[in-house]
Amino acid sequence: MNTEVRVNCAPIAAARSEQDQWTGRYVRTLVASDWHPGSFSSPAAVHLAQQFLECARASGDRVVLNGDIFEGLFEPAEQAETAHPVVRDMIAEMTTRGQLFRLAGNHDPDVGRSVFIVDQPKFGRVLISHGHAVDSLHHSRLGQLGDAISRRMGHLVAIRGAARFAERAANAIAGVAIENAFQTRCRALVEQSKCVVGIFGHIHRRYLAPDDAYANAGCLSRTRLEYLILSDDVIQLAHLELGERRLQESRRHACPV
Ligand SMILES: [Mn+2]
Repeated sequence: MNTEVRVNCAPIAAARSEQDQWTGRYVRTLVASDWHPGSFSSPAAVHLAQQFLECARASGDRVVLNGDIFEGLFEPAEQAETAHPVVRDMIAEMTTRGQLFRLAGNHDPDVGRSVFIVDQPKFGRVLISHGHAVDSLHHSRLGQLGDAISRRMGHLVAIRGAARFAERAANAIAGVAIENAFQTRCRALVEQSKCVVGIFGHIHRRYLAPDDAYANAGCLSRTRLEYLILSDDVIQLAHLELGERRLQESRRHACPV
């Protein structure tokens, strides 16, 4: 059953500037984040990323890659991108054609801006941001120390393993409390930006709920690529799984305006 629900829309303010908007002929925008492929990644997961881009290119949807697309924290970003030339080149080609926009995450901070606003004609202003800027753990001394160690020594396999373990452990210990704090700060950012809803990444947990200004597109695992579809009047969670040849739209959690 299609349990479509309504988003409680905040008033839509006029856009602040042309620069942070992206309008155009595209009907749908696909938002994906947290792919994290490095030279050590599962080929199957990287193949899913390639398949996702191929589907988007064929369907003519525009794509926002919302941070942590290549692993630039546990190894040099260039090394991660060089390990996956097909995905790297597709991103470059779609960017050049104006079909794809890539935002920075905490694992790939040098790729560009960190906040983007899409103006959907019937839906209103939608904020897209990886969200690490509002993550209290990311800004904590522990988080910054971890990032610094990873950046300096993440290319060493032993350090990389330890750093990844530490990141997972910190998230697991912080758990629900951190996630709730993250969501609350994200909602505040959406309100400040005078947007209807915000699509975030970073915590690797997809989320879309009625009457909630916070949404999360999810992440890429070994068997599944999660993303979010923003169309003229609806937001939907969606995913692509290994073995599937087409992008699958989830039937739940759609939020028409
Ligand atoms: Mn992140």
